Amino acid sequence: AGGDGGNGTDGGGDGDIVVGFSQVGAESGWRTANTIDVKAAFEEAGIELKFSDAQQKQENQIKAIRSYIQQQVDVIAFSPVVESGWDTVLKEAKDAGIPVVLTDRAVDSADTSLYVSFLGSDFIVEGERAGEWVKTEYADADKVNIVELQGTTGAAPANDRAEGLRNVIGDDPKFDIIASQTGDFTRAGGKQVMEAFLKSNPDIDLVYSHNDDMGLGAIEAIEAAGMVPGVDIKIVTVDAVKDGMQALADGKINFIVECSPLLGAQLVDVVKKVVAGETVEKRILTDETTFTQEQAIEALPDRKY
Ligand code: GYE
Repeated sequence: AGGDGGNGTDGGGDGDIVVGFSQVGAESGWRTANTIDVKAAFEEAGIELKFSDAQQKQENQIKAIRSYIQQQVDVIAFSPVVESGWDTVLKEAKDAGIPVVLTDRAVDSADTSLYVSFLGSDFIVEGERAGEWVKTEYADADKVNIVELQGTTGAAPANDRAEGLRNVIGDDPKFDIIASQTGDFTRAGGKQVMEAFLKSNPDIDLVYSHNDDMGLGAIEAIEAAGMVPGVDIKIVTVDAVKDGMQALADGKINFIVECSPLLGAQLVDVVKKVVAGETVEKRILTDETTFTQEQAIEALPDRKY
């Protein structure tokens, strides 16, 4: 231990910290950017990171966490694929004296002492931001038929983004969510669900997609059906990864609510504090914005992910 004067490669005081990280999977552009950022941040900090990819399966995450407990890592960080079902394994970590940091997604455990901090976005606010745009965009419309591409069933961002939109437009009967189904946050999922939506609903005005990737899949389905995405059917998504921003700049998506995957530096910070025995904030929020088509054209050249 010691300060991090850090003039050598492994002479700093952080060289002996080991962190186990259980990632959700590689389902989206957001997730890939998040993985790259987390790995880079730990590398730069000189902290050893054990990394595992759960391929969107809770059982794999539970296995990974148990293995990190067995290896007696200093801190466990993970992005829970779904919200519920974590109490047992989190209790095991707690009993082993290993602090857990929730990264990106939340758990619904009533006992909040099972984790030291939750670092990530406010997904309800993201859904509300999408809702505000919808409200303004359709201020003069009489009737708006919305289809919703939901994220992974039971995942915090799916639950909360659904709720956020409804918080804003739910009371107004002119907005009708005529279909809602999961596309599992993937491009292929979004395409498949959108194809089915198009077959059974002749009159779709707007797609609300819980992430860019499913929105990009929906674009393919809309084009294949001979319609123009962004014009015949409008699209609002969440994330603002490069491919999404490009589609926004091209006029195929109409609005994107940003959700930053760049959580690595903040996670390193929390880990250092926890290991040093300092108190950390129970909830750490990320800073985020929204993008119109014009703003996407401006932001794209500097977009890192
Ligand atoms: O929006 C989506 C990803 O948990 C915030 O997961 C994350 C979400 C993100 O697959 O693209």
